[in-house]
Amino acid sequence: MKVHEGKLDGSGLRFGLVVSRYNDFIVNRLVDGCRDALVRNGVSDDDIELAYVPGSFEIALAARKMAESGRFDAVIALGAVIRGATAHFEYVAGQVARGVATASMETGVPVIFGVITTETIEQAIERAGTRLTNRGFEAGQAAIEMARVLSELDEES
Ligand code: INI
Repeated sequence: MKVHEGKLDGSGLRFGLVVSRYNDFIVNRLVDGCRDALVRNGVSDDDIELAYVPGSFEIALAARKMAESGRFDAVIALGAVIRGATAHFEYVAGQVARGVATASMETGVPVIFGVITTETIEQAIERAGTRLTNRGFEAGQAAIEMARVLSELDEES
């Protein structure tokens, strides 16, 4: 059986981060976790670009633009949508999830969903914690794995 697996080797890979400013006290921790995952796994800090957007609702458009640019092996969306803080949680959470998936499928570039959607601020804090419980860290690892497995599959075709 032939198995394709993306190794966690980020050397030479380039990543675009789209970061929502909304709930920045949480999102900044996701950015730190994500950068940590990328750099620990061999990505050069010079190969990481970051674009800020006002809120998670705006993430998808910027993620798509980054993915279309051809400059990145993967794009990572980082944001926090907290139900307790918004009456339109479903609209914002739904738009960003759908938009990120569409951007990825339509460009062929992995766009990783590092947006946390929680009921409470406490849950959001938990998911933006130290390395193992930081969803930004997880998103960084997922981005490297996806970039690598897609280039393996490309080589086959
Ligand atoms: N944006 C978020 O990223 N998280 C939220 O919890 C949130 N709340 O609570 O409303 C939020 N709203 C802003 C939204 O993403 C847009 O920036 C805004 O509606 C302008 O289009």
